[in-house]
Amino acid sequence: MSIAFYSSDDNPVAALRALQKALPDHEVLDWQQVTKPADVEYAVLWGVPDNFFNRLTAIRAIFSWGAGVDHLLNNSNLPDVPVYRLIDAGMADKIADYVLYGVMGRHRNFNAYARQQTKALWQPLAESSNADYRVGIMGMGVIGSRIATRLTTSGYSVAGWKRTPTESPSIQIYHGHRQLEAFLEQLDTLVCVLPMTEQTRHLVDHRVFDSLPVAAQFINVGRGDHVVESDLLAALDSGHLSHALLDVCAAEPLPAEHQLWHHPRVTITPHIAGPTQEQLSAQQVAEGVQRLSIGGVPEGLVDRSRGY
Ligand code: OXD
Repeated sequence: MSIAFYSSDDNPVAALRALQKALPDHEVLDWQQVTKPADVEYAVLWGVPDNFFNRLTAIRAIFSWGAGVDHLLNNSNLPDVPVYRLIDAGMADKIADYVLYGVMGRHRNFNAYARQQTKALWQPLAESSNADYRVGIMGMGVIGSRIATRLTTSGYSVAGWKRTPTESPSIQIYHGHRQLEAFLEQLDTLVCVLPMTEQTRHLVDHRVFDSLPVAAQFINVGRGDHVVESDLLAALDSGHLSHALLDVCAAEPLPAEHQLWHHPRVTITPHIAGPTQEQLSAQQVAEGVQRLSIGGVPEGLVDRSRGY
């Protein structure tokens, strides 16, 4: 029996090497080398084509090579076996760094200074204290909580929002649609790090943008489909939003002619906020495989009805 690896994005050589090292007693194969698909017991996957599972008749479990599982749950041929996702595996710190960078870019005027430099303009700009700068995080799972810790450590005022109620000893967490407006109306930067589910698809629309104070910033490290992009563009055009830092877009790669590329208030990065960390991710998959081999349940079991 073997373990197959497939990723539409990541470097298969580095990922395979890490998986082979972490699972020395197993045959770990790049999907291209699999000659007997009926022998594949476990698959470690990112972004597989719809017909991928057709010949995997003996598959027992699937590991997502990422924190998100929308790429698997959207596959209409996904077999009825447990799916596990990466929990942190080094991504949370990377994403927290990215968000801190985005918050500071706006709060400390670094974006504005980059524009001033194009005009050789030496002009200090006013800035508030970190404690007066308010950041809200939509999605308070492992990654959202790490972002909150990183920002509070830097002295920012942070609040969170979740669909369901949660307690947090350190920050205020709003929940549900009824508390969304109260959460949004106090923010200087809104960060989206929600899981992608049917309930969160297009949740960030004109109502969300309208509830933010004028000149707020939006950072998306969740999924492009959390956002109604036409509403985002309208909020940027009107100046209601001063800036959007987008690591994810509804269409990836973002088509060259897309308006978001060319909008003066938008910064785009190509879905790099939390790159999969090969060693840590392979270690987590290996622990999962070991637990399954003794009848245990690996970390990161996905609840398909919840969507993550
Ligand atoms: C992930 C991602 O889900 O990189 O891991 O988007």
